Amino acid sequence: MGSLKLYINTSPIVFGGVQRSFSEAFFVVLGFPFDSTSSYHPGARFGPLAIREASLNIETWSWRAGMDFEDLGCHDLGDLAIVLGDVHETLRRAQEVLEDLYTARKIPIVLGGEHTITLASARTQRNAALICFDAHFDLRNEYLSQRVSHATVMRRVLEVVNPEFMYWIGVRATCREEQELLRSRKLNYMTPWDLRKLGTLEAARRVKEKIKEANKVYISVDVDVLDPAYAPDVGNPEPEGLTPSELLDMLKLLVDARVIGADIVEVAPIGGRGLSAIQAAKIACELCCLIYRAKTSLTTAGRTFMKTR
Ligand SMILES: [Mn+2]
Repeated sequence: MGSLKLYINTSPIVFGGVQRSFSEAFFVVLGFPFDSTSSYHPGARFGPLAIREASLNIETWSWRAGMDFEDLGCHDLGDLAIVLGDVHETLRRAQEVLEDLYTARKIPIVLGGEHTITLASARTQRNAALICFDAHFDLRNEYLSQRVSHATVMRRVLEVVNPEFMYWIGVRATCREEQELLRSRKLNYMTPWDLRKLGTLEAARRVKEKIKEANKVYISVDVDVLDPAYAPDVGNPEPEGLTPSELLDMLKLLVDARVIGADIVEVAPIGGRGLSAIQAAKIACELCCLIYRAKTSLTTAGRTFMKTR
């Protein structure tokens, strides 16, 4: 567990405002204040702090889970000690910390920071299915001469996980290189207009069908999956996104007892605060409540939760 001391900077604000002890917490929040590969709107390094601040100022009752995040809580570990400018060393450290969290049987909730964190998560959980909410596929082989960047992260993830267990939801911004890859590799994805045509119930059923054989599920939420009207301050905003209700409804329908962790990324607050941080805080609270409900509703109490995580 050395990496939890070595590679962590404690945060002045804890997510949700109440710090649960590490041993009693189901969920461990980890900030990823890294944005070195950003190409358009920088500032995701300030995302984790802005999301924590927003979490203190929204109501945390989850209508979808029928419980209050405040009663559940989490342990906020603080921020990963990133190395600005060095994505490889930063991801190596992230992987070490995440491995320690999984060994301790915790459910990590990573607050970004840029989307590259998902590569560290995938490297620690190679057998998990990956549900990715994003405006972008991030499937370029190289971007601005970099092989590991926010625009190529899923191409690198494809090299370590089973592509048949990957599903992109809300994707709409793409290029010819990605289109060719989607076809040749038969990758699973759903645009916002696919989702609206199907309705969330049928959309979620199709996603679940594809990943039904997986024993574990990891969820990555790039906040730019939301329309810029709801989340304007992100690294690369793209029109025609999901509404917050569509995203949260999909999470409610997709979260089950197999979920082992999640990240919420690409919040790049403007002027210290912003709408995207509020969306991200809400998404994090809802995700924790939904995961908790899914794991505890199998039979009766927390003991089941302990067994299934
Ligand atoms: Mn994106």
